[in-house]
Amino acid sequence: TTNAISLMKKHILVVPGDGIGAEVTAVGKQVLETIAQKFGHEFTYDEALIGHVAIEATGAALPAETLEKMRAADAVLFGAVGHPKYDNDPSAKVRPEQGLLQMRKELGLYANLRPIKLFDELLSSSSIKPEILQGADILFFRELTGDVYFGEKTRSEDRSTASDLMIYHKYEVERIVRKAFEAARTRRKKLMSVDKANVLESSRLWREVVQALTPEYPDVEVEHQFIDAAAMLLIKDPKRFDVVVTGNLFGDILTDEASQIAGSMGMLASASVGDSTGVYEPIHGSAHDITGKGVANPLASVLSAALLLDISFGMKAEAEAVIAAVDAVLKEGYRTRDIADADTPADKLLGTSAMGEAL
Ligand code: GGG
Repeated sequence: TTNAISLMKKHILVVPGDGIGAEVTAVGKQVLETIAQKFGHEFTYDEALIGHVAIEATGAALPAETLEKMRAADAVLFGAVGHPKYDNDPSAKVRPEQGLLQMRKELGLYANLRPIKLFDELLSSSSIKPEILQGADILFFRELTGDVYFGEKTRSEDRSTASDLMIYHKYEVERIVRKAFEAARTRRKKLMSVDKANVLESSRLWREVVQALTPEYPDVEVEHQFIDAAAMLLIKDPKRFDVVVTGNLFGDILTDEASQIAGSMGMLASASVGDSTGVYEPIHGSAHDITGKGVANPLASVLSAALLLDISFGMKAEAEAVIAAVDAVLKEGYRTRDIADADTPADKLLGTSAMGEAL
């Protein structure tokens, strides 16, 4: 039968991490399993530690066992890392975020895709005017293994001076810019490269690389913007954006800003891809203020699961089914509290696992 021919066996590693990571990946996994059953696939699962929970259990933010399991998996469904106890402790030797950065470096995950998908049902709950938002559809490519995140860090002996080296190599810029050009070709054929080339040498290299590659993609219209102008345009005219490619730091900041176009950080999914197993995770962090309360929005994890199906497994119909389910629950008026408004009736206001059941 068609089902027997298309059946796929895949192994998925779930890495919940810290805070609300466990709550939201539980729903992401539930959605993956529902898809496996509906489409006749066989998914197997394992779990591993990262971040604060890993430090507590093993002393390392990314234990060797976790990395080994990641390499062996067909895809990773990731939650979040972070813990407030490190925020005001500059002397901490190991931090949860190191697990995330080390994972990206070890797996060669240099391209972070962050689609800004605005579901029509959330138009009115945004603080941006609907006429400015409607039709916005952006795909960010955030570089993930370079920049100040990985450049040398120093602190003077008397601890009064600190530096983080902003560094890019040509090959690092080239490989992500190529991915962004290829993606632009499949969309509205517009690419915006974001840098700070009026001030930063690493940005001048970035811009040179984009300019050198541009003639290879004559069908793509290229625009260069400084990060400050791009941040302003994103709110003023989000429809102007199609594919955006930028460095690690600028991409981190710009996509948090862009989450307000989608209505909430709780709606934004991401895919980290490169040389090895793809990692799929919400763009949000561990959110300890709401951890354990059962109110976190699981839709970013669910939409990350859709990206996993599409990108790592090539399951387009399955990914579309997940997005259609999200669309359907929103159309029926169901909301978690981050995307609710004054008009949301009490019986439509759902917690994390209830939203999973609704899906
Ligand atoms: N799920 C994303 C996450 O856990 N973010 C927390 C964090 O530390 N992010 C740093 C980064 O994305 O570079």
